Amino acid sequence: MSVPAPRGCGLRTLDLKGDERGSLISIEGSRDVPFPIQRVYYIFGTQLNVSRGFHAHVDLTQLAVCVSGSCVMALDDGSVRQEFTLDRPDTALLIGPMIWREMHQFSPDCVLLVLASRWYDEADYIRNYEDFKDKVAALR
Ligand code: T46
Repeated sequence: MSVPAPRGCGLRTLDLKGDERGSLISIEGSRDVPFPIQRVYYIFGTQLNVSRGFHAHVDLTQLAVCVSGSCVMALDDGSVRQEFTLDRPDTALLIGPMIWREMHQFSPDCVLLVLASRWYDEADYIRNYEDFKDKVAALR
């Protein structure tokens, strides 16, 4: 029996438009991504053995793609935890709201592109795991 993914999360395959010159992937807000894109950021140059994340967002949905290299993203909805290896530019990971995330095992050439449903807002972050668990329990 397969284990369910964390709530509102999962891998998506992006349409690869390749020809003899090489490859191209286009991502259109509200079409390939189930939200209007308000922000784009990318993480690169992560040092060896450094992990990032360790927080959740109250009201933010994101789509993450490793456009170069690889990393491992662990997602946790308070009940289910699953690790996703991102190592292909045509594979994107949808991350819903109220999901604890950790990123590990960045390759030296990793460029993690993230499309986000909202502007940056520090007040939207939950940076303590016990607080996150309490808030998830209060929503049930
Ligand atoms: C997430 C994971 C996947 C900004 O000023 N604007 C931004 O849009 C972002 C994302 C960050 N920042 C600042 C805040 C910090 O001073 O950049 C610095 C590094 O951010 P943070 O420590 O939050 O980075 P990560 O890699 O731990 O987490 C990031 C995102 O913040 C987060 O939303 O889901 O990537």
